[in-house]
Amino acid sequence: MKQSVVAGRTAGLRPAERRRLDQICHRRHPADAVADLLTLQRLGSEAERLEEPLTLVVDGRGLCRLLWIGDLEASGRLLEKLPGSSRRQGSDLRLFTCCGSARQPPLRPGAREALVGLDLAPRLWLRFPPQAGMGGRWPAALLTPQPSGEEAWQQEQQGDLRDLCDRDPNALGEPAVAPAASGASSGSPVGAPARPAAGAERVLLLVLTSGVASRDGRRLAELEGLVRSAGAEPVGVVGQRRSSGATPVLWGEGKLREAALEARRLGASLVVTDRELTPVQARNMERTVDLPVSDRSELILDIFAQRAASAAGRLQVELAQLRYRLPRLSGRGLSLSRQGGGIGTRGPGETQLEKDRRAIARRIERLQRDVRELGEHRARLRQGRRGQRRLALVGYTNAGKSSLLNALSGAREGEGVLAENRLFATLDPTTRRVRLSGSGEGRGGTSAEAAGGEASLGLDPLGEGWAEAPMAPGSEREQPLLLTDTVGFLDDLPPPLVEAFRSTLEEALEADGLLLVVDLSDPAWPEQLQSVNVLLDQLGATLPRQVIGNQIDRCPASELDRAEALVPGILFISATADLGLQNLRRHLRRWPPASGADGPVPTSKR
Ligand SMILES: Nc1nc2c(ncn2[C@@H]2O[C@H](COP(=O)(O)OP(=O)(O)OP(=O)(O)O)[C@@H](O)[C@H]2O)c(=O)[nH]1
Ligand SMILES: [Mg+2]
Repeated sequence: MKQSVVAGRTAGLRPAERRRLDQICHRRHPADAVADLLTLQRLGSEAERLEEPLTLVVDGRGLCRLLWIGDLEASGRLLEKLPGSSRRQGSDLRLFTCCGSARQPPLRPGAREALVGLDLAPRLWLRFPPQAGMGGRWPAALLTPQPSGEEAWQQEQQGDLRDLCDRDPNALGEPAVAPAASGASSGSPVGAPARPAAGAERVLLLVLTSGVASRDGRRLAELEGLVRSAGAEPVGVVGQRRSSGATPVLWGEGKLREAALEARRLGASLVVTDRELTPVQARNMERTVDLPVSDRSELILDIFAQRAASAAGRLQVELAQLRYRLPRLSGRGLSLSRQGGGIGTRGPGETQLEKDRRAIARRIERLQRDVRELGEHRARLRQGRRGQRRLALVGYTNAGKSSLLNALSGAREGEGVLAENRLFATLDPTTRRVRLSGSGEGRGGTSAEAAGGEASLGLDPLGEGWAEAPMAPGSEREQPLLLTDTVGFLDDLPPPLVEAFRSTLEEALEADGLLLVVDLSDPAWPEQLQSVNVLLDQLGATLPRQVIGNQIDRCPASELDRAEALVPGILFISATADLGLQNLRRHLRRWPPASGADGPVPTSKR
């Protein structure tokens, strides 16, 4: 196997030059000294002749793995250029850089060069000019990576090249930076696990804080949840207090440099921001942190792309992604053509994205037409179901809508719709028939209810008692109910996504009433309910809304009091612990009241 490669600006190298560089690569460096002086002197001569900086990457056995010609700033991630398969692990690398010109101060790496060096997670970095100075003294600096602080590299020693070459590298201490694929550092505010899921992309979160701890904590937890739902691992957070001004400044240059450093230290390969970025902002940030940067919207779109199972779902996700990416195409070619997958690369595929804008615009037009047709098709289906009572489950993602559909439709293990502890588990609407009468409805009328579970919870929020209203035989209320489960909501959903999923949402909104499911065990439920109401208003939903407080099996009793005070008429249930379901069925036999019926429709306070 070829051990080393000469890479970088190799175009125009003469055969003799190439031969000399190969010879430099073939020389072995001692294990008990920093470097072989003679090799570095030759490296200096070649750097001077070529008028280019030269960098050697040497492994723990003293073998040269890479000779890079040219500025490291232009090298991209050197790690990917190393030959051999075990390039990420235990290679215990050393870096030797000879600056191409004696005039430039070579001893301290520039900010960007420092990051490239850090990406390799080497044990040390020896830097020197191409020639000895006056009196034969050859200045050089020996640097080691810094585990914390603003600087990426700390100068261990500055002195004569010969002295520094002779130093024992083992006496410099352990490598301070974890190689890119190893465990997270301790003390990360995200509480990153020591062993992230194998192969999971490691993500650094970049957030703006408001100073209100509860709000910031909620937002951060939600962003972490999104990252996990996308199959990645949040490994650290860099926060900046949001500036108060008419036009709040996003992360400043210094903060971005800190993020770049932190990402290297934690082995993160992607930065995700909690704010929407304009194309220019994203481009500038990528330039400074020298890593792909995605915003929250891109993250959500990525989750949708992973979840979309039906043709209709995929269609809508592709439309949303292309709409989102079209204005961001210019200048982001690099990150969009990232190989190897990860957040921001799934969905329609990169070849599609790399086509010219016109082709993408044409594709968007086509998709829009398909989505329109899908809407019309769904409308025809709805026509066919006219005369049947329909209710839709809406609510914040992960509130328990799918669990409730499964419980009410009596779905047995493995038969129901997917309900899991992930954001946006459901994308495609599912409609199920639900019988509200006491018998023949699968697992309805559970032991908890038979034992008076509801009474013991003191549930009588409407103050109406639970006596059934007499119904005329064959009346509409005896008909089975169609219940639709649909995609969940989230604060600040990306507009292209809402637009693309309009037909899905419209399907929900053409019901007779909306059941707003909230997760009472999440202290942020009032804000989540508010977001859902706002989004429904934006979508023009004027249907009656009934709030259902779910997950009462795991929330404190005081939360029920708070909920009753905030949302008069709320119904309490636990979809998975079979609490309150019989009450809910009874209630739904009379809700929503037929138009013109008396009595207010309970809705939430806005
Ligand atoms: N303890 C408890 N867990 C529940 C209850 N209802 C739902 N869950 C859990 O909450 C998680 C989310 O439930 P889903 O039914 O998938 O929520 P959803 O609203 O459909 O979520 P999306 O489809 O992602 O929008 C799952 O892990 C459920 O098991 C409940 O009453 N009690
Ligand atoms: Mg669901």
